[in-house]
Amino acid sequence: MAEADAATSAAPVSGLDPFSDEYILDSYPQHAQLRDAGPVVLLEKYQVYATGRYAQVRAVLEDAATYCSGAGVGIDNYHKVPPWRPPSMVLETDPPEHTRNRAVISRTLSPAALRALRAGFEEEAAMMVDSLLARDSFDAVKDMGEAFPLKVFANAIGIPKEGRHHLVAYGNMVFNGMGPHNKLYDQAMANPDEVSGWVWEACQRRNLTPDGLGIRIFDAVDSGILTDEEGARLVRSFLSAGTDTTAAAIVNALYCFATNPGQWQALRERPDLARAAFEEILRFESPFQTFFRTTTRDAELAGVRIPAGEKVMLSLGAANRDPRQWSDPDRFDITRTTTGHVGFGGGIHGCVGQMMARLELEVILRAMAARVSTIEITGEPRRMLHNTLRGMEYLPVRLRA
Ligand code: Z7Z
Repeated sequence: MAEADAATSAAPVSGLDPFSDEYILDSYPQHAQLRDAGPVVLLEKYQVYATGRYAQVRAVLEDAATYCSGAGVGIDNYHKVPPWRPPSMVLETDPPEHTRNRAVISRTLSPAALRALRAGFEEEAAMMVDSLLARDSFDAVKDMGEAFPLKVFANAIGIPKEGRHHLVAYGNMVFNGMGPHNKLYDQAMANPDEVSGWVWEACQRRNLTPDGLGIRIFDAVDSGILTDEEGARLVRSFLSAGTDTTAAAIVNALYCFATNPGQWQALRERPDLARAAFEEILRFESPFQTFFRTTTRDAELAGVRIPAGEKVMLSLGAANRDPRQWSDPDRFDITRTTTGHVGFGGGIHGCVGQMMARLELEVILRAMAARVSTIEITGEPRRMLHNTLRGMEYLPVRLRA
């Protein structure tokens, strides 16, 4: 008996399609089906492995030697399908290249650098909330989610002001581009040259402000660690990763509080909960839902065999609501302990910009907590159809002082 228990077995086959409209529009019951189908399943439609259970998601994130990123973190295996852009030097690499490149980015996002940004971010957040309070209603997607990072984050990196809307389109390419080649992929890739061209130009040393974080990447070029082209490609990582994700987080924050008014009152009473609230938003409505690793060797996960060279999908959104890990996971509670949530991923690839994201969300939540008594949805919201990001396409909101 003991032997049979220890033996590995083939993954159960699942008919779920995490990239279908049905799954995206009603994710939580579908996430439950994914988790309940087994610790690891084979998605029949795509012939990739998948897990939505917390323990297995974390195990994969923490074993980068077995589950690598160098073959891409989308469903396409870059060893078989050419990548749609020159691969990222951090997201889509493995040690030792990953280690070197991440250290360069990490240095630019030092605690001191972020502290220096705080006062300016606070001022922008206060101005934004005051102007939104003066309006009868507004679209939280455009007027808050996109507006804030396009101004504040893009200024912090130090890219040109003209044409920044391309960043939203570019993020759409990056994050829909991790999914299968479905209609969402095709829509996102509709205008690749103009968008990628603008972004690539913005990453060049000559176009970066002297006081921004972007130009600091080129310190590593000056000291001979990176070539000029590599410097620009690392700046591109800021722009790829820092706009649409934060925009979705801001929108999801508004949505969580608008639909849980008691939690909004709790934050108003205790604005020092702003940071904890953001962690709960990431757990409860994870902006980034799904990515992949690729097995470097025959692997075994929770007793299930995964051969070498296979894609394994991690559902961060499902793991963050796995009842095997969280008590009452479908309750939004800003006072709960969220330690260990995988909204920022984990392991060696865990989000290098997470302190920037926390700063942006904290200042927004504090600016709102100081000024806004109620957050009300004034019309029919539309969920964003997207291969990997969870957010809204349209969220009409009214704030009252
Ligand atoms: O380096 C990059 O281009 C890059 C792009 C996307 C790095 C990270 C991400 C990313 C951000 C991936 C959030 C998943 C979630």
